[in-house]
Amino acid sequence: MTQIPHDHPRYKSLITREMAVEGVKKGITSTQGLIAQGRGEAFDYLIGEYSTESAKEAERAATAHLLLAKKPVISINGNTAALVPDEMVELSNIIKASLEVNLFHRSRDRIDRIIEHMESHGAENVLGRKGDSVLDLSHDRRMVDHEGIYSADVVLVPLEDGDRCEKLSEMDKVVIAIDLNPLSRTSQCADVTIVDNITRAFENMLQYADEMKNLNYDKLREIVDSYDNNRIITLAIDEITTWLSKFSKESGTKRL
Ligand code: PTJ
Repeated sequence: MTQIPHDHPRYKSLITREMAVEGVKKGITSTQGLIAQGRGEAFDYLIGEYSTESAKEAERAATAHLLLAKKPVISINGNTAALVPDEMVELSNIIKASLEVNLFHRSRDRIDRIIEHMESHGAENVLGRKGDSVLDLSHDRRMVDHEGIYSADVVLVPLEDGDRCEKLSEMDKVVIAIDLNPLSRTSQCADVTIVDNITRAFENMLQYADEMKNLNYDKLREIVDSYDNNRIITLAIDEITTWLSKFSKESGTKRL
Protein backbone atom coordinates (compact mmCIF):
# COMPACT_ATOMS: atom_id res chain seq x y z
CA MET A 1 0.00 0.00 0.00
CA THR A 2 1.35 3.46 -0.87
CA GLN A 3 2.09 5.43 2.31
CA ILE A 4 -0.26 8.42 2.44
CA PRO A 5 0.90 11.05 4.96
CA HIS A 6 -1.71 11.74 7.67
CA ASP A 7 -1.51 15.49 7.03
CA HIS A 8 -2.43 15.13 3.35
CA PRO A 9 -5.56 17.29 2.83
CA ARG A 10 -7.28 14.44 1.00
CA TYR A 11 -5.99 11.67 3.31
CA LYS A 12 -9.31 9.90 3.81
CA SER A 13 -10.17 9.74 0.11
CA LEU A 14 -6.69 8.52 -0.82
CA ILE A 15 -6.66 5.84 1.88
CA THR A 16 -10.06 4.60 0.70
CA ARG A 17 -8.64 4.37 -2.82
CA GLU A 18 -5.66 2.38 -1.51
CA MET A 19 -8.04 -0.01 0.26
CA ALA A 20 -9.90 -0.65 -3.00
CA VAL A 21 -6.58 -1.34 -4.76
CA GLU A 22 -5.59 -3.75 -1.96
CA GLY A 23 -8.97 -5.44 -2.46
CA VAL A 24 -8.09 -6.08 -6.10
CA LYS A 25 -4.66 -7.44 -5.15
CA LYS A 26 -6.33 -9.88 -2.72
CA GLY A 27 -8.79 -11.05 -5.39
CA ILE A 28 -11.75 -9.60 -3.45
CA THR A 29 -12.57 -6.49 -5.45
CA SER A 30 -13.08 -6.73 -9.22
CA THR A 31 -10.93 -4.54 -11.48
CA GLN A 32 -14.21 -2.96 -12.57
CA GLY A 33 -14.67 -2.09 -8.90
CA LEU A 34 -11.83 0.41 -9.22
CA ILE A 35 -13.73 2.21 -11.98
CA ALA A 36 -16.82 2.26 -9.75
CA GLN A 37 -14.71 3.68 -6.92
CA GLY A 38 -13.38 6.40 -9.25
CA ARG A 39 -16.91 7.31 -10.25
CA GLY A 40 -17.85 7.47 -6.59
CA GLU A 41 -14.87 9.73 -5.84
CA ALA A 42 -15.99 12.14 -8.56
CA PHE A 43 -19.50 12.38 -7.10
CA ASP A 44 -18.09 12.69 -3.60
CA TYR A 45 -15.99 15.65 -4.78
CA LEU A 46 -19.16 17.32 -6.11
CA ILE A 47 -20.95 16.66 -2.82
CA GLY A 48 -18.10 18.19 -0.78
CA GLU A 49 -16.88 14.91 0.80
CA TYR A 50 -19.06 15.11 3.89
CA SER A 51 -22.35 13.60 5.09
CA THR A 52 -25.02 16.07 4.04
CA GLU A 53 -28.30 16.65 5.91
CA SER A 54 -30.18 14.53 3.36
CA ALA A 55 -27.67 11.70 3.80
CA LYS A 56 -27.97 11.77 7.59
CA GLU A 57 -31.76 11.77 7.40
CA ALA A 58 -31.72 8.79 5.03
CA GLU A 59 -29.19 6.97 7.24
CA ARG A 60 -31.46 7.45 10.26
CA ALA A 61 -34.53 6.13 8.39
CA ALA A 62 -32.49 3.22 7.01
CA THR A 63 -31.39 2.29 10.52
CA ALA A 64 -34.99 2.39 11.74
CA HIS A 65 -36.06 0.11 8.85
CA LEU A 66 -33.25 -2.33 9.68
CA LEU A 67 -34.16 -2.38 13.37
CA LEU A 68 -37.83 -2.99 12.54
CA ALA A 69 -37.08 -5.72 10.00
CA LYS A 70 -37.91 -9.35 10.67
CA LYS A 71 -35.27 -10.60 8.24
CA PRO A 72 -32.76 -7.92 7.31
CA VAL A 73 -29.85 -8.73 4.99
CA ILE A 74 -26.74 -6.71 4.16
CA SER A 75 -25.57 -7.48 0.63
CA ILE A 76 -21.78 -7.58 0.20
CA ASN A 77 -19.83 -7.03 -3.01
CA GLY A 78 -16.14 -6.74 -3.78
CA ASN A 79 -16.00 -3.01 -3.03
CA THR A 80 -17.80 -3.08 0.29
CA ALA A 81 -15.75 -6.08 1.47
CA ALA A 82 -12.57 -4.10 0.83
CA LEU A 83 -13.77 -0.78 2.29
CA VAL A 84 -16.03 -1.52 5.26
CA PRO A 85 -15.65 -5.16 6.43
CA ASP A 86 -15.52 -4.36 10.17
CA GLU A 87 -18.40 -1.91 9.95
CA MET A 88 -20.63 -4.41 8.10
CA VAL A 89 -19.95 -7.04 10.76
CA GLU A 90 -20.61 -4.57 13.57
CA LEU A 91 -23.86 -3.30 12.03
CA SER A 92 -25.07 -6.83 11.31
CA ASN A 93 -24.50 -7.72 14.97
CA ILE A 94 -26.47 -4.75 16.28
CA ILE A 95 -29.42 -5.08 13.91
CA LYS A 96 -29.29 -8.91 13.82
CA ALA A 97 -28.93 -9.01 10.04
CA SER A 98 -27.49 -11.71 7.82
CA LEU A 99 -24.55 -10.93 5.57
CA GLU A 100 -24.73 -12.27 2.01
CA VAL A 101 -22.16 -12.04 -0.78
CA ASN A 102 -23.87 -11.20 -4.06
CA LEU A 103 -21.66 -10.33 -7.01
CA PHE A 104 -22.12 -8.83 -10.44
CA HIS A 105 -18.78 -10.29 -11.62
CA ARG A 106 -19.51 -13.60 -9.95
CA SER A 107 -17.02 -16.44 -9.60
CA ARG A 108 -16.78 -19.21 -7.03
CA ASP A 109 -13.24 -18.14 -6.22
CA ARG A 110 -14.24 -14.52 -5.46
CA ILE A 111 -17.19 -15.61 -3.32
CA ASP A 112 -14.91 -17.89 -1.28
CA ARG A 113 -12.27 -15.19 -0.91
CA ILE A 114 -14.78 -12.57 0.18
CA ILE A 115 -16.38 -14.93 2.71
CA GLU A 116 -12.95 -15.85 4.11
CA HIS A 117 -12.02 -12.15 4.23
CA MET A 118 -15.25 -11.32 6.09
CA GLU A 119 -14.62 -14.21 8.51
CA SER A 120 -11.16 -12.83 9.21
CA HIS A 121 -12.98 -9.62 10.26
CA GLY A 122 -15.21 -11.53 12.68
CA ALA A 123 -18.21 -12.41 10.48
CA GLU A 124 -20.01 -15.71 11.03
CA ASN A 125 -22.34 -17.69 8.74
CA VAL A 126 -21.83 -15.42 5.73
CA LEU A 127 -24.32 -16.44 3.03
CA GLY A 128 -23.86 -16.41 -0.74
CA ARG A 129 -22.26 -19.74 -1.60
CA LYS A 130 -25.51 -21.60 -2.26
CA GLY A 131 -27.16 -19.33 -4.81
CA ASP A 132 -30.16 -21.67 -4.59
CA SER A 133 -32.79 -19.10 -5.62
CA VAL A 134 -32.97 -16.80 -8.60
CA LEU A 135 -34.21 -13.27 -9.12
CA ASP A 136 -35.73 -12.46 -12.51
CA LEU A 137 -32.53 -10.97 -13.93
CA SER A 138 -30.30 -11.97 -16.85
CA HIS A 139 -26.94 -11.47 -15.10
CA ASP A 140 -25.20 -13.23 -12.24
CA ARG A 141 -26.60 -11.03 -9.49
CA ARG A 142 -29.76 -13.09 -9.99
CA MET A 143 -28.26 -15.93 -7.91
CA VAL A 144 -29.16 -15.42 -4.27
CA ASP A 145 -29.53 -17.62 -1.21
CA HIS A 146 -33.07 -18.63 -0.37
CA GLU A 147 -32.51 -18.14 3.36
CA GLY A 148 -30.91 -14.75 2.72
CA ILE A 149 -31.77 -12.08 0.15
CA TYR A 150 -34.57 -14.13 -1.43
CA SER A 151 -36.64 -14.29 1.75
CA ALA A 152 -35.47 -11.03 3.34
CA ASP A 153 -37.92 -8.22 4.12
CA VAL A 154 -35.30 -5.42 4.17
CA VAL A 155 -32.13 -5.47 2.05
CA LEU A 156 -29.23 -3.02 2.30
CA VAL A 157 -27.57 -2.78 -1.11
CA PRO A 158 -24.45 -0.62 -1.10
CA LEU A 159 -22.87 0.23 -4.51
CA GLU A 160 -25.41 -1.39 -6.80
CA ASP A 161 -25.99 -1.42 -10.47
CA GLY A 162 -29.68 -0.77 -10.72
CA ASP A 163 -31.76 -3.62 -11.93
CA ARG A 164 -31.45 -5.88 -8.88
CA CYS A 165 -32.78 -3.00 -6.84
CA GLU A 166 -35.83 -2.84 -9.14
CA LYS A 167 -36.42 -6.60 -8.84
CA LEU A 168 -36.14 -6.55 -5.04
CA SER A 169 -38.65 -3.70 -4.91
CA GLU A 170 -41.04 -5.64 -7.15
CA MET A 171 -40.80 -8.47 -4.59
CA ASP A 172 -42.11 -6.02 -1.96
CA LYS A 173 -38.86 -5.81 -0.07
CA VAL A 174 -37.68 -2.57 1.44
CA VAL A 175 -34.50 -1.63 -0.44
CA ILE A 176 -31.92 0.65 1.12
CA ALA A 177 -29.26 1.90 -1.30
CA ILE A 178 -25.95 3.60 -0.58
CA ASP A 179 -24.77 5.34 -3.73
CA LEU A 180 -22.91 8.62 -4.17
CA ASN A 181 -24.72 9.15 -7.47
CA PRO A 182 -28.23 10.46 -6.72
CA LEU A 183 -29.17 10.04 -10.40
CA SER A 184 -28.35 6.33 -10.69
CA ARG A 185 -31.13 3.83 -11.30
CA THR A 186 -30.42 2.31 -7.91
CA SER A 187 -30.80 5.67 -6.18
CA GLN A 188 -33.99 6.40 -8.07
CA CYS A 189 -35.68 3.08 -7.31
CA ALA A 190 -34.69 2.44 -3.69
CA ASP A 191 -37.08 3.02 -0.80
CA VAL A 192 -34.31 4.73 1.13
CA THR A 193 -31.50 6.36 -0.87
CA ILE A 194 -28.35 7.23 1.03
CA VAL A 195 -26.25 9.58 -1.08
CA ASP A 196 -23.03 9.28 0.90
CA ASN A 197 -19.70 7.51 0.78
CA ILE A 198 -20.10 4.01 2.23
CA THR A 199 -17.25 4.72 4.63
CA ARG A 200 -19.19 7.64 6.18
CA ALA A 201 -22.60 5.98 5.76
CA PHE A 202 -21.61 2.96 7.85
CA GLU A 203 -19.98 5.15 10.47
CA ASN A 204 -23.19 7.19 10.81
CA MET A 205 -25.52 4.18 10.74
CA LEU A 206 -23.50 2.48 13.47
CA GLN A 207 -23.95 5.55 15.62
CA TYR A 208 -27.69 5.71 14.87
CA ALA A 209 -28.07 1.97 15.53
CA ASP A 210 -26.43 2.38 18.90
CA GLU A 211 -28.70 5.33 19.77
CA MET A 212 -31.89 3.74 18.43
CA LYS A 213 -31.52 0.07 19.32
CA ASN A 214 -33.66 0.42 22.45
CA LEU A 215 -36.46 2.49 20.85
CA ASN A 216 -39.82 0.78 20.87
CA TYR A 217 -41.77 -0.29 17.78
CA ASP A 218 -43.96 2.85 17.68
CA LYS A 219 -41.00 5.24 17.78
CA LEU A 220 -39.16 3.37 15.01
CA ARG A 221 -42.36 3.19 12.96
CA GLU A 222 -42.80 6.96 13.34
CA ILE A 223 -39.31 7.56 11.89
CA VAL A 224 -40.00 5.25 8.95
CA ASP A 225 -43.51 6.58 8.25
CA SER A 226 -42.48 10.24 8.27
CA TYR A 227 -39.61 9.61 5.83
CA ASP A 228 -40.09 10.77 2.21
CA ASN A 229 -37.45 9.42 -0.19
CA ASN A 230 -38.44 11.68 -3.11
CA ARG A 231 -37.83 14.70 -0.91
CA ILE A 232 -34.45 13.29 0.16
CA ILE A 233 -33.26 12.68 -3.42
CA THR A 234 -34.36 16.19 -4.42
CA LEU A 235 -32.56 17.60 -1.39
CA ALA A 236 -29.40 15.60 -2.22
CA ILE A 237 -29.34 17.08 -5.73
CA ASP A 238 -30.01 20.58 -4.35
CA GLU A 239 -27.15 20.17 -1.87
CA ILE A 240 -24.75 19.41 -4.74
CA THR A 241 -26.02 22.46 -6.66
CA THR A 242 -25.65 24.68 -3.59
CA TRP A 243 -22.13 23.39 -2.93
CA LEU A 244 -21.12 23.93 -6.57
CA SER A 245 -22.53 27.45 -6.77
CA LYS A 246 -20.78 28.38 -3.50
CA PHE A 247 -17.59 26.93 -4.90
CA SER A 248 -17.96 28.75 -8.22
CA LYS A 249 -18.40 32.09 -6.42
CA GLU A 250 -15.20 31.43 -4.48
CA SER A 251 -13.48 30.01 -7.57
CA GLY A 252 -9.71 30.23 -7.46
CA THR A 253 -9.62 30.91 -3.74
CA LYS A 254 -10.50 27.48 -2.37
CA ARG A 255 -9.46 23.96 -3.30
CA LEU A 256 -10.46 20.70 -1.66
O1 PTJ B 1 -18.03 -6.91 -6.71
P1 PTJ B 1 -19.02 -6.97 -7.84
O2 PTJ B 1 -18.62 -8.00 -8.86
O3 PTJ B 1 -20.42 -7.24 -7.37
O4 PTJ B 1 -19.04 -5.55 -8.59
C1 PTJ B 1 -19.30 -4.39 -7.84
C2 PTJ B 1 -19.36 -3.13 -8.74
C3 PTJ B 1 -19.36 -1.93 -7.81
C4 PTJ B 1 -18.12 -3.11 -9.64
C5 PTJ B 1 -20.64 -3.18 -9.61
O5 PTJ B 1 -21.76 -3.27 -8.78
C6 PTJ B 1 -20.74 -1.99 -10.51
O6 PTJ B 1 -20.27 -2.00 -11.64
O7 PTJ B 1 -21.35 -0.94 -9.99
P2 PTJ B 1 -21.60 0.44 -10.80
O8 PTJ B 1 -22.64 0.24 -11.83
O9 PTJ B 1 -20.29 1.02 -11.22
O10 PTJ B 1 -22.24 1.32 -9.67
C7 PTJ B 1 -21.54 1.65 -8.52
C8 PTJ B 1 -22.16 2.93 -7.95
O11 PTJ B 1 -21.60 3.12 -6.66
C9 PTJ B 1 -21.86 4.20 -8.75
O12 PTJ B 1 -23.04 4.97 -8.88
C10 PTJ B 1 -20.82 4.96 -7.90
O13 PTJ B 1 -20.98 6.36 -7.97
C11 PTJ B 1 -21.15 4.47 -6.51
N1 PTJ B 1 -19.97 4.42 -5.63
C12 PTJ B 1 -18.70 4.11 -5.94
N2 PTJ B 1 -17.90 4.15 -4.87
C13 PTJ B 1 -18.69 4.49 -3.82
C14 PTJ B 1 -20.02 4.65 -4.31
N3 PTJ B 1 -21.04 4.99 -3.49
C15 PTJ B 1 -20.76 5.14 -2.17
N4 PTJ B 1 -19.52 5.00 -1.65
C16 PTJ B 1 -18.46 4.66 -2.43
N5 PTJ B 1 -17.24 4.52 -1.90
